[in-house]
Amino acid sequence: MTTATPATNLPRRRLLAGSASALAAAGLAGMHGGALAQSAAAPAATPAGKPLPGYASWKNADAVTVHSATTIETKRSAFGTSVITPTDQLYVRNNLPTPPESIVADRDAWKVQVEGVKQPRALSVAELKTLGLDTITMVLQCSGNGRGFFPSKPSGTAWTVGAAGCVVWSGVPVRDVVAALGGVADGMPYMTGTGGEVLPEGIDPKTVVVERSVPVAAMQDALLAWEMNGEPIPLAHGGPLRLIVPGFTGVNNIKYIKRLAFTPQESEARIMAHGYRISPPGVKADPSQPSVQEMDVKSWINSPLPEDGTQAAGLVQINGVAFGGMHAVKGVEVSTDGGKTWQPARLIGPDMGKYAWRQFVLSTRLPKGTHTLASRATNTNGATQPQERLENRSGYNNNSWADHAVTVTVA
Ligand SMILES: Nc1nc2c(c(=O)[nH]1)N[C@H]1C(S)=C(S)[C@@H](COP(=O)(O)O)O[C@H]1N2
Ligand SMILES: [Mo]
Repeated sequence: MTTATPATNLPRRRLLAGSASALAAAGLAGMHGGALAQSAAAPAATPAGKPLPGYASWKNADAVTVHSATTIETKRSAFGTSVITPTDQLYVRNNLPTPPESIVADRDAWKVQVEGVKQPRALSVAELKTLGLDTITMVLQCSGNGRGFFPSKPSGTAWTVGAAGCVVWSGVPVRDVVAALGGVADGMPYMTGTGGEVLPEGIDPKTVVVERSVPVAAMQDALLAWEMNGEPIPLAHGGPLRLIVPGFTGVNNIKYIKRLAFTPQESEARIMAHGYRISPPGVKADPSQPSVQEMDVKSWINSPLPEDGTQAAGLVQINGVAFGGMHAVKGVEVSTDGGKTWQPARLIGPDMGKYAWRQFVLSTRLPKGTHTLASRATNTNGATQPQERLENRSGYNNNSWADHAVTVTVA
C-alpha cells in the first residue's frame, strides 16, 4: 500500500549521533536538549528550506516543507492519487520535543496505564496484542490545517493543506481493552489520553503535558494502535503506541500514549482548557469557548496546481481529496469559474470507510485563459463545505472552499 520504509531506515539513523548544531537548528537546545539529543541525527537538507530534524530525517525531503523542527508539512503536489499518504510524506506536528529513540527499541514492553475502569492496571503492548485487533483508515488532520489562508495571520504554523494525511492504523479497539478490565467505571463521561513525553523540570506539568479528553462515546471507534501503513508506528508518529480517535482532529490522537483514563471531567491541562478553543478574533482562549474536536466536511484540489506551471489547453483531470469528518463523503462538486457554477465530480479509487478520504476527479476541457478551480464536498449527514472560513483567533477548522481554490493558467 505504501513504498515508505521508515522502520528499516530508523536503525541506520539511530547510529548517527546527535550534535549541538542539530539542537541549535531545532531551536530547542535550551529547552529540552536531553531528550532531543538522543533522537537527533545528521539533518538532511530539503531543497530550499530548513533541514529535516533527526527524528524525522527519513522523511522524503522533496515531498515536504519543513517549517520547524516540530512542524513538517506535506506538499500539496505530493499527495498523489493512491488514497493513502506514504509515511515518509506524512506531516509531523509536535508540541514538545520527541522522546528518545530508546522508547521504540523494545516496542512490546511499552506500557499504558488504564484508569477509570472497574479493574485499572498497566498493560504492555504485548498484552494489548492479545486482547483484540482491528484496522481502520483515517484522515489525520491538525486543527490548524488551512491556518495559512487566514488573512488575520493567526500565530502558529501557517499550514495550507498539508497538515493532513490518510493513514491505515492497526491496533486493539479501546472497547476491547475496556471490556477486559471490567468496563468503564460509573460516572466517567470522558476518555482522556496522556502523551509519554518526559516533561521539562521546574515547570507545572499541566502547562506543557499533551493530554486531551474526548467524549466517552468516541471510544466505540477508537484504537490503541501499534502499526501504521503496514509498519510499526515510527517514533515521529507516536510509536510504540498511539491513541487513534477517528473523526477527531490531530491533537486528540495521542502519541506514545502512557495513560488512558476514563474521567469525570475534561483534562485541566492547558492544551485542553485553553488550547484548541474556537475563540472570537482578538479574544483570549478560555474553557467556556467551544473545543476543537470533531472534524468538518472538507476537500481540496491537488492537481492541477499553479506550481505545476502553465497547462496545455484541452482535456484535464481535475482531482483531489474529500473527507466528511464524522460522516462519509456523499459527493463532491467542482467549479472551474471560481464558484459561479458547479459540476458533480466522480468519486474514484477504493472506499476505505467513513473516516478515510475519497479521491475525486472531474474530467473537463479548459480553454486558454486563467481559471479558478474549486471543490466543495458534502457528507452523508447533509453538511456541505462553506464558502467562507469561520473567523477565529487561532485559525482552526478552516474548511472554506474559497480559501482552498487554486488559480491555474492555460495557454
Ligand atoms: N504525545 C503527543 N501526541 C500528539 C502531539 C504531541 O505533541 N504529543 N501532537 C498532536 C497534534 S497537535 C497533532 S496535529 C498530531 C500530529 O500527528 P503526526 O505528527 O503523527 O502527524 O499529533 C497529536 N498528538
Ligand atoms: Mo495539531
